Amino acid sequence: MSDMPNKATGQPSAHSRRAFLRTAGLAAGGAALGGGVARGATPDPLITEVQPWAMFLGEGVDATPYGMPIHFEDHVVRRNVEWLTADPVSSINFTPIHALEGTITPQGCAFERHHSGAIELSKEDYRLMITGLVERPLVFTYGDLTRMPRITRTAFCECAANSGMEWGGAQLNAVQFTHGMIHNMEYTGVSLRTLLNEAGVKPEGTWIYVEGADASSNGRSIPMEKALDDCMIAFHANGEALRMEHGYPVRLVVPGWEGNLWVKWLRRIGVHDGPIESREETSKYTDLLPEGRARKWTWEMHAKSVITSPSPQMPISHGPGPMVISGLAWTGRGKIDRVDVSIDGGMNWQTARLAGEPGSKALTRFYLDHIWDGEPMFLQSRAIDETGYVQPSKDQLRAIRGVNSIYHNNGIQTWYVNARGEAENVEVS
Ligand SMILES: Nc1nc2c(c(=O)[nH]1)N[C@H]1C(S)=C(S)[C@@H](COP(=O)(O)O)O[C@H]1N2
Ligand SMILES: [Mo]
Repeated sequence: MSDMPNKATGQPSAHSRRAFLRTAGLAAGGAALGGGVARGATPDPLITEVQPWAMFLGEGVDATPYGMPIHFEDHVVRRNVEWLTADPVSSINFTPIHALEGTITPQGCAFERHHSGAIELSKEDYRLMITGLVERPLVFTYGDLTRMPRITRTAFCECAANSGMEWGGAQLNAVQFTHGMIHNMEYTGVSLRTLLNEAGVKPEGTWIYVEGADASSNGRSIPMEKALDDCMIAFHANGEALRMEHGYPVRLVVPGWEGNLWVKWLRRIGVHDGPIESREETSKYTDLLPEGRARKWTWEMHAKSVITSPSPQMPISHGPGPMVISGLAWTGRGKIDRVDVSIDGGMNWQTARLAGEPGSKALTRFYLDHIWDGEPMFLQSRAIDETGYVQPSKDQLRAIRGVNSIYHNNGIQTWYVNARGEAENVEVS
């Protein structure tokens, strides 16, 4: 074998690659891992003795026609905070973001928010109306929608109330509860623009009003520019049909904007010459300011990030040495440009590594490969998006917004990690 690059692939030969890895390992790898994470060669019965799983046959292929996670992962589930709401039919639960990795949220553990419960609506019974200021009022069946030009994109859906319990100070001791009103899925469906063009929006039609088929209807007004920009009528998520709780058979996707606009079991799109000012956009989903006035039409979700591990549900289970600090960042304004991580409560910042190319209005995973010295840490992350917007501290937010707000809390989160590796929700000013 020679050390010349392979002519066919342009890559160095296997031999030279091995030689390189050996040298690099001596020069950098060994030092970077600070002693290494792997164990030595002590005899280990898990390796040296035949284990039950190798003595018997496993399950046959049809044991589970539609698989669930292995029971060892039973704790990775949605959870709710019972005292938050009076009844589970008008309530919310939280994505176990502490235990997930990468960026895609499996539907089975993606948070749910219902105003009047999740309804069972079949494809056969499904109808979508376009009414109001259009040339041709239309009714689509589910089958009609599947015949129209199809698109696929990934987007995060964040409830405007995510982190809403943290306005007054650190409250819920779990990232699942402080930041888990979010999910990120790959949606397949039809562009809303395609449907509106089919109906022919009249010039006076400057807003749409979208309603669901559930008892609450969750009606919201959306300006026509957004409706014609990147909204989507979705019928698949992460490759499969939407789950009932996420709007089966059809939901609206409104990339970058607050979850309340993402109407599930979408039933009607009315075209209007102004906003409707429904319950969901007046008494709810507006932001009460200190002097008693409220901001409205705060649709966009601003840049935000959080460290998912370590966090209160994910303590450091090993001693000092190499560890991975892992987290999520997102912005409703487009792409994440950079994420900084601090281990000392925001005095010093290091640039985190982004896992893959950030998607627009989608979750971005970040990592900081860290050698923990075993000292307590005040862990924080700070997202910067492609518009240059920097995620604010909670004090910066409160200086403008006060503490009357529920919605749109994108302040920097702090986890205090003690010398035992346990993490706690705290605030540093
Ligand atoms: N029809 C209908 N659509 C709805 C709601 C609802 O109660 N009914 N809740 C809204 C709210 S407040 C949010 S945050 C998102 C949550 O979507 P998910 O349940 O798929 O997580 O759906 C929105 N769409
Ligand atoms: Mo929401």
